[in-house]
Amino acid sequence: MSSNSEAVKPLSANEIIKADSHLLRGSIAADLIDSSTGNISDNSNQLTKFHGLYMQDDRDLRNALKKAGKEKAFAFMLRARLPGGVATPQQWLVLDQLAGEMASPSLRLTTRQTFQFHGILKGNIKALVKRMHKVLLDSIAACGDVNRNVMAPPNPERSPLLQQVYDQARAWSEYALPKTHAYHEIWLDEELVAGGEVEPMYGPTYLPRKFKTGFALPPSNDIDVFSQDLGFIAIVENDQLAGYNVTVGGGLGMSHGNAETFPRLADVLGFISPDKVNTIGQAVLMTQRDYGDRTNRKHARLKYTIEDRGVEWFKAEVEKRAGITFEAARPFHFTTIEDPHGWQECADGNWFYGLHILSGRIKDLPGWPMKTALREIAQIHTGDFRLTPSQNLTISGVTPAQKPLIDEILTRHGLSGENNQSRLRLNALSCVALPTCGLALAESERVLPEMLEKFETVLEEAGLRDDAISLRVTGCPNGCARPYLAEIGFVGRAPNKYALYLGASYNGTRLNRLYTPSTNIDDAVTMLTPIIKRYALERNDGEGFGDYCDRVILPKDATFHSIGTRE
Ligand code: SRM
Ligand code: SF4
Repeated sequence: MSSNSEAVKPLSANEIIKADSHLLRGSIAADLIDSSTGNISDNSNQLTKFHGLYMQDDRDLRNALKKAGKEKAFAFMLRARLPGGVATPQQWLVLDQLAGEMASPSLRLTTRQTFQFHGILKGNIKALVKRMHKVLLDSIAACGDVNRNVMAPPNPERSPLLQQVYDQARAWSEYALPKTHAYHEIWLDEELVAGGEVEPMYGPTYLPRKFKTGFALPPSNDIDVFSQDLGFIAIVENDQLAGYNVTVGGGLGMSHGNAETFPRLADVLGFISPDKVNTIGQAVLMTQRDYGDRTNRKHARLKYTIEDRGVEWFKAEVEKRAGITFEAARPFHFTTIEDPHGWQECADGNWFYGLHILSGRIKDLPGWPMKTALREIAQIHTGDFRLTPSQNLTISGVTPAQKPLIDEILTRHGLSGENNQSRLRLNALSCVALPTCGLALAESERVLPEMLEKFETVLEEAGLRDDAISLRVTGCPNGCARPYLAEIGFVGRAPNKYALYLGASYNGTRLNRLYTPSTNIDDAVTMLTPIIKRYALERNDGEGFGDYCDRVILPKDATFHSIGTRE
């Protein structure tokens, strides 16, 4: 079903590619065996995304290769599907091995709690996917116009209810998986399906655009629930999981200079009991499938469907499809987006260790052998690993007997002080950007250390080393490190040129606002130094930096709308 206005506009090119793909097969298999190039066709490049794979090239090498008349340094990025970010030690060891053997040596933890490999040559993809499959890992629907990796709070041991929330997140992830057998045929060499295959929930052209779901358990909003297309906020009453407030229409990506694109925080539709999660999720997904804009990919996310048609219309449509009436949303209160660091005791007497990993990049450097240390931990660990939405790692389910062994490994490798850093650093996020991301306009991950050092000096002088301030940087306005929810957000425009945003709340309930459209890092530090100093002197009791900027520094006319604190 399409809206009238869409009927007159042509479908976007991706819609044709999907429709012609025979449920995500296209010519991927043929492109893979073409050894004349490291590349694949443009159409396959769109379709492999649904299988968790992106064609990229090393942008650091582009100019030199062009001058030499050579093909770009093509290689794939693979993103695993890992609901709630949970991986077993056995899975960890396989991922660790594959990074280096068949992909670039580093492993990258993402802002949606999963792993990415970079630098996989075309000829290695199948072998890598098969090795992942042996330990029950896949990359189905990790990218593409489908329900992506489902987020959930990463520290279940803190409360038995977190485990329930995680279980539901996982169940929804499975439920919303595409049903096509294409992934198994192409990458695992399983038998071809003879015909009659259908996608009951998605239909043959899947969704108009990517779709993201997250589950949150207040008071922590670690998953940034208001940035998700679909969110479930767990409501706890009398120590039981009473159900969820359902949120819809969050999304952060925008394009510089295109006012029709904007970050948007989700609306709360109402409350449902826990048994209704999949039914409501399916109704939301199918409403977006049928009403999302398939003519313009820049306007195709659920946030625009809701913005254009109104949240009341959307709610009524979801209720009709689900056969469920939402109850009034129940009260909830978020206090923080921060990960716990260091050892934390759990309700069951076990422990977990929150380990800070800057930008989620796990590698070995001289004097900083993080990859080796985590491999050694995986070799003795009997619990699991949990990837956090802030690109950190939780080593969880640690028995009291194992705790000193893990400490010993970290100490032996000189990594026991990783959490002893400024809270600015502990909370900072950056997207990947250069050299792999084809959309990067500026550096992000590679410039974050320099940014942090400069701001740490200012914070130290202002006596704010231990103040939690969120700084997030991205190489372009797509917002992969959720910069519009940062108290200090840097969004790349061009080499060493960033739009600077200030004033988001520390609990993820208010977007920041544009402070200056274009600055370089040094000028930004100069600009923010007096503001940081004033904040240290003038802030109200318990007032966060974002709240202070919102109250005192920023003009009252909001560039992005704000929704205030939800209670
Ligand atoms: Fe993202 C595209 C990396 C989370 C919004 N994102 C990309 C691509 C695949 C570039 C591309 O399309 O060619 C990046 C690959 C870079 C590389 O070399 O690895 C990329 N996004 C990432 C990751 C790895 C950032 C990170 O450093 O952790 C995150 C992977 C998440 C995951 O595991 O699934 C990542 N991306 C996000 C988020 C945050 C979130 O989901 O919580 C957002 C903002 C929320 C949202 O979706 O609104 C985000 N990525 C985008 C967009 C803009 C989408 C939009 O509709 O506005 C793009 C571009 C696009 O889709 O056209 C994009
Ligand atoms: Fe690439 Fe932009 Fe996402 Fe950064 S924000 S990873 S530069 S798409």
